[in-house]
Amino acid sequence: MAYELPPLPYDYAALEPHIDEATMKLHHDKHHQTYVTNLNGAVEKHPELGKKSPEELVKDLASIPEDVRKVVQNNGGGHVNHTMFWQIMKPSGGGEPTGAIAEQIKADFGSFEDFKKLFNETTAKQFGSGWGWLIFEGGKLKVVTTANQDNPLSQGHYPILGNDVWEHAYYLKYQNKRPDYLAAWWNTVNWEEVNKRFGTAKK
Ligand code: MN3
Repeated sequence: MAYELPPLPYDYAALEPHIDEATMKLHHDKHHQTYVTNLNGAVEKHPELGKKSPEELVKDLASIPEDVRKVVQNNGGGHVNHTMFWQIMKPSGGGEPTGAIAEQIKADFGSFEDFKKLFNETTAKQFGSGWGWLIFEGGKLKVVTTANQDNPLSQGHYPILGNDVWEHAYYLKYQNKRPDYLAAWWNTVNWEEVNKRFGTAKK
């Protein structure tokens, strides 16, 4: 198999009460696994693709053979997105941002509260399944959304953080209340990891 499901870097229950154990189990073991399985299925038809990292695949979708391009977009994207997602959360996370990202948030949005408000409002409005993202474009932070499992890498932007607003990410605990999930999610953010990603985005 070219690609593998990375283990969750903490226990399934570690993000309680913000994200429940049952959601984490399903989300990691079933949903993320399915993206990996489907990506491997696509790569079996074009073994040369398997030499690339999942990020490389998503970065250059135009170079993917047409018969598997959509499968790679959806499932390669799903693999990359979720691998990031587990890493940018941690037990006892959240609180105020730290380091360089804290400074940049203040410079570009005025305050962390203003940034959170913009991110939550923008992402709450994403119709159907998708993601909310923080990217760095033209020397400024920017909040954007994508549909499905599309990753900003496909538009040339390295995502600094992203939140999953597919219903599978919150429905068991929050049902239809996506804004409640979005508000609670900030209590899980791993700002050290987000700072690392900000460093990469600036390069
Ligand atoms: Mn998901």
